[in-house]
Amino acid sequence: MSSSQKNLSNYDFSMVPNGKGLRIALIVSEWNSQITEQLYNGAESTLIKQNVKKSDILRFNVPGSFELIYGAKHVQNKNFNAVIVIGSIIKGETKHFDFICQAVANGIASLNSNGICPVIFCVLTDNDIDQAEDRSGGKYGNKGIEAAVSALKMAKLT
Ligand code: DLZ
Repeated sequence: MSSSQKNLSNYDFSMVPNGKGLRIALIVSEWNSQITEQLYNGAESTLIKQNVKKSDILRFNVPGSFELIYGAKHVQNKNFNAVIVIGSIIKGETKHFDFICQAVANGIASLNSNGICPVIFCVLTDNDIDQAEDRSGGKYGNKGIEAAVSALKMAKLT
């Protein structure tokens, strides 16, 4: 699962699907907002670069990553081609981290199995803020960019 310390956000964008005519929802957690805003910016700018109209990118804020599940479920049948959930969970001193990470991953997996449009998982699960910064516009790229590319690929799945 390791990114081998590489920046995975460098794409040949001529190989990434065109987003013209697509409608994409982004659900954004307010916890660790300095990280989730960077992820959102990476995702939004990538969708626009690939010709998704700004007015067809709809943003919905939720309080924390745990609420991303309900947020995605809430919009999944509202005529979107893909949904991206954006969160940043940072390990604390208790087991809370493990429960939230597991619950969010399972909840989003379930929506992908049972729902009517793909839900892309852009949730960082880091040991500390430095790791989160490295992956939200830092030395390992921006997972928001990678999530947007995944959304375009899944929306155009044939
Ligand atoms: C409570 C909590 C804690 C301790 N840490 C985080 C975190 O690092 N990242 C995150 O997205 N959310 C956190 N939360 C909030 C929970 O996700 C959730 O919003 C609350 O438990 C209310 O359901």
